[in-house]
Amino acid sequence: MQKKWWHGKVAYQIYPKSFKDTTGSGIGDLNGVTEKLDYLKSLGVDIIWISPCYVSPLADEGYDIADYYKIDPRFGTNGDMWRLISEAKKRDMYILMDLVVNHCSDEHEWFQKALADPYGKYAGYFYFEKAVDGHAPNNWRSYFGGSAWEKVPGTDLYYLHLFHKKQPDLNWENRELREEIYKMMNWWLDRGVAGFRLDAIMNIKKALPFEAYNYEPDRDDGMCRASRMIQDAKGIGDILAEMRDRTFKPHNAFSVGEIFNNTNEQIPEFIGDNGYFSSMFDFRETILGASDKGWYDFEPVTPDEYRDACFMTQRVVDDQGMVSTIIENHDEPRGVSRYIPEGDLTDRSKKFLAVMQFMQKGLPFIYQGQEIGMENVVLHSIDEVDDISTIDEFKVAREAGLSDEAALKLVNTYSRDNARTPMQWDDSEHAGFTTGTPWLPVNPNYRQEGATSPVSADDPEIKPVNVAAENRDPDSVLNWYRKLTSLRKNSDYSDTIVYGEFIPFMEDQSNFMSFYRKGKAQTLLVLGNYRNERREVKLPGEVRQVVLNTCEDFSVKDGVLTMDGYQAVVLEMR
Ligand code: TEU
Repeated sequence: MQKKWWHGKVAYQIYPKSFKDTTGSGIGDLNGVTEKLDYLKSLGVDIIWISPCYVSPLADEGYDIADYYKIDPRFGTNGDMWRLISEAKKRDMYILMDLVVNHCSDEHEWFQKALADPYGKYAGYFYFEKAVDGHAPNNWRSYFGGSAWEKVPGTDLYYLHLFHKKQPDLNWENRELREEIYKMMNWWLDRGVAGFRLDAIMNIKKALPFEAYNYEPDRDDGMCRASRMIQDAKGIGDILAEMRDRTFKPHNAFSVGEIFNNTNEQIPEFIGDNGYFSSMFDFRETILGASDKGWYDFEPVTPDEYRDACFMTQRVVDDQGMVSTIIENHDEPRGVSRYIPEGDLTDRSKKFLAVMQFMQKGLPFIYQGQEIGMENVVLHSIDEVDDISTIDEFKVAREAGLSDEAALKLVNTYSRDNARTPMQWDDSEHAGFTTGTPWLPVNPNYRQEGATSPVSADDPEIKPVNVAAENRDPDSVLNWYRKLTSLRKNSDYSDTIVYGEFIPFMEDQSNFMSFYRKGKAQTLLVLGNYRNERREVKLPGEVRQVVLNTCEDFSVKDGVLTMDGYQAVVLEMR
């Protein structure tokens, strides 16, 4: 693997609507991001990906763009963006925009023009297709529920929307459309954006002609999930190579793909030395336990499944490229609530997960709030939910016969809104996120009286989850993340952590997640006790140094280490 400028960095995802509000509107804004740059710097963050902040009706919270060249007034102005970019540069930080080009908003000028002239030039920017026997061209189900086809008013045409009907798909077969997108990407890159995160990018190539791809229904509604078409849509590589050559390459830009449904064989093509992207997210853990039927059919994730999924990615990718690791993002529930078994959620187990993410090979992305141990929120009614995908899943669960209460439990377990509640800055009203009314409820655990997770199984003390309190506490989750980011940048260890070989250790043990990182300078052994009970581990050699330890104790007797519940250690071996 060729070395790249970003390999040793730490990345951070901002969901701007929930990060920091400077105007009292109840919605976060770009000036709020600028205000918090020093905080992010203190956390060791270098690269910041900002979820969409372009003009948008926010039907899908900005993933429905109505003007690619303009910041939505709710988030600020283009001037605020230039200031953010230049303030970031002063701190050696990089700003990534979110590139949402599988679709745009139905309020985008292109779509409005297409509706006005359904056989004209702009209709060709979308998929306006003739009805087949009076029906939609095929039986694809949109990711957010219902048919992926919607009638074009006043015609016998349908338009395609793999996501919400307010997110019409753009036609990437159309050269003119592609040129428009490259022009727009270069416009941002020319203005100092360091690169992009590419939204839902595997969807841009469709299986054509549409009517030839009716699939076996996977639910009683007679439809099949839209992602099924991805394996039949051949030739995405030609488009992505063109995009790379026309945009990223000439700018030496960083790009990270939101890649689902790829094959292992595609990895070198996507993120190898001359890949389409710099990196791609590893989502293997996030789809564990999932079902085509919907949330009501999901299974909880066990520690062994989590470990096996992470290790599988490490093995499959190996030295072919650099993946980006996550434990959560704005589309997922909070990682600590999902991957730590119920009842075991403590500061210690949160630190355990952090060690596992940071010590694997890959570029770590911290999602806002992850670094303070933010947890899922408890919503009391579906009316409190804003997210369109959650509203659909609730409906599907009710139709499958679940009670309101049971369906709401699923919402509290899987909803994307779990990750979208406001960032918890301090213990003032609304966690210091806004002086107005927050657009989504704040998790009550930002204050002492609402907090629930103890320090560890043997220390019942409960601490509030917010930045100010955790800044003051040397043992906080936040300061633990700081240790991990500084270890990654410590020149004694960075080469091993960034490039060292990944070798699983004692993989046959249940509830145990351990591996070596073998580098030129040293061998690190990462041990993680993924359960509350203690465990004894026979060390495979002599320890030169304990590099990190989530507990105070490190007791080795006759070469056997006794580990506390959820203890994680990083050892430098002789
Ligand atoms: O998510 C895409 C997504 O979640 C998946 O539907 C994915 O495309 C699919 O699983 C492939 O099989 C992105 C954003 O992260 C999300 O917030 C948006 O709602 C969505 O795209 C639409 O823009």
